Amino acid sequence: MKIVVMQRDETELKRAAAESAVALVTDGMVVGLGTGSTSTFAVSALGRRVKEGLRIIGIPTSERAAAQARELSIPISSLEEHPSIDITIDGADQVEEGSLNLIKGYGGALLREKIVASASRKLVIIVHESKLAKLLITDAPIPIEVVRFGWQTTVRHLETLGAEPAIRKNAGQAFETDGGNYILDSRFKPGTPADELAEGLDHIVGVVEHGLFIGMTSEVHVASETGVRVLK
Ligand code: A5P
Repeated sequence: MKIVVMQRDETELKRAAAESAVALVTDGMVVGLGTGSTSTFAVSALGRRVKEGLRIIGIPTSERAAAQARELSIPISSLEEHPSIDITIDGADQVEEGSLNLIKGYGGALLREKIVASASRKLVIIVHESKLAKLLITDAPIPIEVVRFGWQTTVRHLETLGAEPAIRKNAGQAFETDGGNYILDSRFKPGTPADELAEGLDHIVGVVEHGLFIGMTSEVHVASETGVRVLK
């Protein structure tokens, strides 16, 4: 019973963070639509505002986000049509206090999320306070998206960087991303400098993208029992 009450509270806090970020969206903006349980609240809030007359164009970061936008009649488009995004609102799995560097990808959408973030003038992250961490690289895994061809070889290359990679599974099968790739959830030595690690991962053959978002965040809306605070 106690657990049910806590879950409802956390849900409400995610909604509060989402509402706070959606207040930044104004008429005529191109808006990146994030993926995950917190971003779902942002897309819902945008849907409500679109119904009230707000004119925006959404650029989804996943098939899930696109489906939700369509259900809510939020007009969606592509980066081909709209290469420059005014604001993207997305969740995160971990936020390093101070640098605002992120770990993303526990929901499997990290590649499109990073492409959309890189096309955005402003990346606004929405999280429950439990996602804040003093250091980015702890014992939590970093999702690494890899091409399926020769992924076992990519595992060996990652091991030379000190990784302990585990292929992500879903119902016993290797999980496939929207792009048809695999994800290796990889643990590294806690305290490893995140920027150096990101650079190392960028150079590994077979790695499509990784869940370290370095220097991309504009602001983070953090929801806690005491309200939503904005980290910049
Ligand atoms: C999706 O791939 C992720 O990057 C999500 O944005 C992240 O996992 C946050 O999800 P929640 O809001 O569900 O915690």
